[in-house]
Amino acid sequence: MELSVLVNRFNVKGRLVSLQPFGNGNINDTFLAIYRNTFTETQVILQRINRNVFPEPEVIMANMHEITKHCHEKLEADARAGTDDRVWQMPRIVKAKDAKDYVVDDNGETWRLITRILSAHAFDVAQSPEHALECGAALGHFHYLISDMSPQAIRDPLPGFHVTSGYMQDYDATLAKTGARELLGASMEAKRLAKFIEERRDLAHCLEKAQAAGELTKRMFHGDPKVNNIMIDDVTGKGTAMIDLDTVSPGLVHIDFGDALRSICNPAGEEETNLAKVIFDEDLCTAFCKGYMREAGAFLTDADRAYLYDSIRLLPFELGLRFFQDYLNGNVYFKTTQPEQNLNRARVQFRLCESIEARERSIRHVLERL
Ligand code: GN1
Ligand code: MG
Repeated sequence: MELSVLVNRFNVKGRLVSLQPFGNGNINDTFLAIYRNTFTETQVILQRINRNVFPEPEVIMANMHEITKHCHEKLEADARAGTDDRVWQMPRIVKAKDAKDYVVDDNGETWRLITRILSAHAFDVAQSPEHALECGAALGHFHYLISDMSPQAIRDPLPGFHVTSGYMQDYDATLAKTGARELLGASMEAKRLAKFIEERRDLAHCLEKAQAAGELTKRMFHGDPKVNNIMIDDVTGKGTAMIDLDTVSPGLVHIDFGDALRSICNPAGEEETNLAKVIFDEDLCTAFCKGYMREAGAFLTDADRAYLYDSIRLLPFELGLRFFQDYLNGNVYFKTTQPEQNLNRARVQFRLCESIEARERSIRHVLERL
C-alpha cells in the first residue's frame, strides 16, 4: 500500500503536503507527515512497528494507550497547579478513522500515528553539560510521571528485554552455530570482543542478583532512554519530553539510569569507528546526575544508590553484547546498512565500558556526593 494512502486512514485534518523518512531509530520505520489547511499546519509521526522485534504490536499500542492516558492526566493536573517553570510534554496517539489506535495494512504490518512535539529536538549525542543536565531532568521527571502507574495496566512488551543474563544465553547459543564460528575465526577484532565478554561473565548478573536478594525492586521504567529519545525545547533549551514509549514497563530504574548515561556520556556516538574518540565523559555524567536527582532523587533508597555505579558499567556491556550477538547471528535484530556495522557498534560499547572501569573511583565519588 502507498504510504500516503495508508496515512490517510488516520484521522488528521488538512491536506498531506509532505511524507518523509524521519529520525535514526534502530528498530521501527519512522516518517514525518505534514498536513496543511488554510490556517495552520499539523505535523505527525507515522511509524511501522517492527514485528520482528515486537511480535505483538497490538500489545505495544494497548500499553501506549495506558501510558499516555496516565501521564497526560498527571501532566495536566500538574500544569494547572503551575508548580514548574517549564512545560513537560508527551506525544498523543492520533486515532485511525475507524477510531482504533492503529492501522493494519494488507501485509499485516501495524502502523501508528502520533503527534510530533513541536519546537523541540532530540540530538544523537550530548551537546554540552547543560544539555546532559536537561536529559537527566527529563528522565527523572518521566520516572516520577510513571511511578504511580499500576504495573498490571501494562503487558510485557518485549519478554527478556534488559535481562542481561538472558542475552548471555543467546550469545552462547549463537556461538554454537557454524556461521558465528566462521565469523569469529575470520576476524581478530571479533575474537578480541569475545575475550572481552569472557572476562566479564559475572558482570551480567550484578543487578539480577541484587533483585533476587530483595535489595532492588522493580518500578516502572522507560527501557530505551538514550539521548535521541529525549526532546529538548528549542526556545528554552530545557528538557520537555521523553519519546519512544514502546518499552515502558515494570523494570529497574537502574537500567534506565545506566542506559541514559552510556548514551549521553559518549560524545563520539554509537557509530564512531575511531575507538580513540570513545571516552566516558565525567563532566557530562555529573551534569546528568544532577538533573536526574533534582527530579527523582527523593525516591531512591540507599540500596538503589549503592548500585548506580554497577548500572553505569553494565548497560554498555549489555548493549555491546546485544550488538555483537546480532553481528554473529547475521544482523537480524538491529537495522544495519553494512555487514560490519553491528560489530563496530559492539566495539564502541565495549570501549565505553572499559573507559568506565578505568574511571571507577572518580565516578563512584560523583555518585556518593549526589
Ligand atoms: C534500539 O529503536 P531505538 O533505536 O530507539 C534498542 C535499544 C538500544 C538502541 C541502541 C527495542 O533503540 O534497546 O539501546 O537501539 N531498542 C530495542 O541504539 O531493542
Ligand atoms: Mg526504541
